[in-house]
Amino acid sequence: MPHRSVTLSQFILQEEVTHPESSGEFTRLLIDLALAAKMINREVTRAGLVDILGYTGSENVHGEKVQKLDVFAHDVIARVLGSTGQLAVLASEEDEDILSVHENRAPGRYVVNFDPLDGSSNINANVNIGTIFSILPRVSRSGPGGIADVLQPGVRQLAAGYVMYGSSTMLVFTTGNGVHGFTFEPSLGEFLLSHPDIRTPPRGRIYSVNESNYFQWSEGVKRYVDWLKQPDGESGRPYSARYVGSLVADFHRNLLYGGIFLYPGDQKNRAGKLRLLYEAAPLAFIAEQAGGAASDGQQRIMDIVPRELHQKTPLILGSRDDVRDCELFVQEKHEAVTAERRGNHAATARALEPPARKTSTSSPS
Ligand code: AFP
Repeated sequence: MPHRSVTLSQFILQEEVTHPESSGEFTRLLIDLALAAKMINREVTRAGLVDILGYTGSENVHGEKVQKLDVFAHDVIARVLGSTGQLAVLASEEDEDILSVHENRAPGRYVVNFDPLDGSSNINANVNIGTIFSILPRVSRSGPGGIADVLQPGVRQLAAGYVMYGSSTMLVFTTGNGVHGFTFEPSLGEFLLSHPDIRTPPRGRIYSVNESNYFQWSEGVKRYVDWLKQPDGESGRPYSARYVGSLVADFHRNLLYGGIFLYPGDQKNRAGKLRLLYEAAPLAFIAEQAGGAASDGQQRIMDIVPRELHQKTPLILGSRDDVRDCELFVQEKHEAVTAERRGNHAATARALEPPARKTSTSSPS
């Protein structure tokens, strides 16, 4: 197929040609990101051979155990992007604070929020893990970038993407002009275009959620997941359950096949587990660009204005119609919920009817 010979750099440069006003800085930033991805990929694929597996012995800002590979990936991205002059500021899921760019450089025009290695509890078992990134324009006018540059809603993203390290390593990204996937060809050291213009089915047959949290969920989420499991040939239920526990892997599979990923809030963590800036917003941008959707149950993820660097959000992500169904359940507006309510009202009314009327209505003729 002809597109298999298009490298990521060629593709990005071709896109730049369609923007004559472009200074080339954005293009260089994407190419730098791909370089960082290759460096992380090299380490991930050698993970069993070099002393990079296992924990560092410390915890990150979220109280999670930090893996050596997490630290490596964070350092690579911060180093590669921080020294190239395209960025005003960076923010990493692994760091409590924003990261300044190289002091000897004038700050650039862009901001990158990233999750260096998502799904890291899967690292030691060789299960897919990923890097997620989000690129924004800086909003501050001069000097080093600050927190306001980082705390922007998803709608302001210029690009977003992820790298999935696994049986084959892929880089998938959008600049708001469709979603394109590139597979790493190790013998060339290049990402080659393998999945141009990815479109996700409007409805899938897969649901991905950590169901061990069932008893902590709201009634709406419980009902939705119960509903997905009820057989109904017409709507394609029951759905199949698929859950890796690596967001990038779960998202990527559902993007290609169609389906829904859920990480709702629960009684313990009202906003769930996933972070708005590093996970939800970039994947929401990709989902929407592929024809899918992303919501927190009440509103579009892309519209949420972040208040804090490590803010979490409930996440409902994937095929458009599936996300809509889930939202309706959460808001108690789905027809299955209203029908059940009508049925309950009718049953209650019948039970409350005076005995005399009951007899007369139930007599056959
Ligand atoms: P780790 O990076 O700690 O493995 O967390 C992965 C993650 O942030 C995301 O990739 C998964 O979808 C989600 O957490 C899994 O969380 P549960 O283990 O609670 O299901």
